[in-house]
Amino acid sequence: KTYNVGILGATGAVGREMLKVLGERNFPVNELRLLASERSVGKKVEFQGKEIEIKLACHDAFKGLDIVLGAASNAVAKEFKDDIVAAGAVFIDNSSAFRQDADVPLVVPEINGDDVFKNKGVISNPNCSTIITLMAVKGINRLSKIVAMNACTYQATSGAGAAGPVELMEQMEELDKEYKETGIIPNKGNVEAKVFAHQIAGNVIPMIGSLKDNGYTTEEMKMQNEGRKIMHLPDLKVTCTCVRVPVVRSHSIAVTVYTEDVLNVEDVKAQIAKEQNVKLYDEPENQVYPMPIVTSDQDITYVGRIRKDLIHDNGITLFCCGDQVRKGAATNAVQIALKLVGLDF
Ligand code: 2RA
Repeated sequence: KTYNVGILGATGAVGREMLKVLGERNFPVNELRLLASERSVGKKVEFQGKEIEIKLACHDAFKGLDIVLGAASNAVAKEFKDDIVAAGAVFIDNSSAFRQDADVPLVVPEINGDDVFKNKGVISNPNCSTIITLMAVKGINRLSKIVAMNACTYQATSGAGAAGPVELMEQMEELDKEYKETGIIPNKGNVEAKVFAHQIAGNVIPMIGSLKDNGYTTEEMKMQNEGRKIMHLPDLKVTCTCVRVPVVRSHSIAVTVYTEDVLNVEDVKAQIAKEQNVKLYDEPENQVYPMPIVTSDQDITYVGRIRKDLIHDNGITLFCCGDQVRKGAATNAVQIALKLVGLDF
């Protein structure tokens, strides 16, 4: 059986990666329809040896589609959701627009894949840093129920879209040219911070998303709210700090996981080594541990630095890393589609 597949937002970083992953995974595509805004209409993209012309995303652009992969903003996802569902397609949406809707499954296929079959036309793709973290800790949850997590993320600039790494590179050149000594570009410097609130080259910015009343950001609250839904742990407690770091691709997360039972490191390592699409990468004595330069452009999540938490006996601390454009967004969405049509992911 083959399927008519649409990509909404086909020209952005995630949309382009979805196209790449559909090809890599040999998803059974009959027709591929690439939809984007006016400025991209008419451009041609190559897919499986054929040239495909980008069409305008509009209300009747979805007729005849079976699956629509959403790689656009919340606003665009909301604008077209009803048209997509009315056309009889399943909308696998990477935006955060519907993630907390009760009738919308929020899915990481390796964790709660069967939830895809509860969809009523929309399935949401979780946030990138949440996906990578939960992939790393899902094995621990199998050994003993996770009751709490404390996470710090180190998020790549590409998480802010294609313009993120461009701003990073421009600033690194500027630093190298003019500000080697201090590593600080003065406010009136030639490269104004546009994508990020401050200089990101040679800096870290502890603010991703918008601030909520409780002092956390929208990005930080996703780790708790999405974690609860995906792991089916409604009482899960999460404290999270999300930080933007001068990295092009791959999010890294330092996380301490508190479980019902006391676990030992060896059992945790053995379980993580068995987990699907996870790589135990943990020989610090040989400088072997997860890093963005190791994980980028791959779909697996690397886990290392596994050790007992020194505060609570029920705690395990680890460091994980994964490519957030792929597993954190595009690949996870294609895996949801594969699960939906009964194919291995
Ligand atoms: C970020 N997770 O990294 C957010 C959205 N992709 O900016």
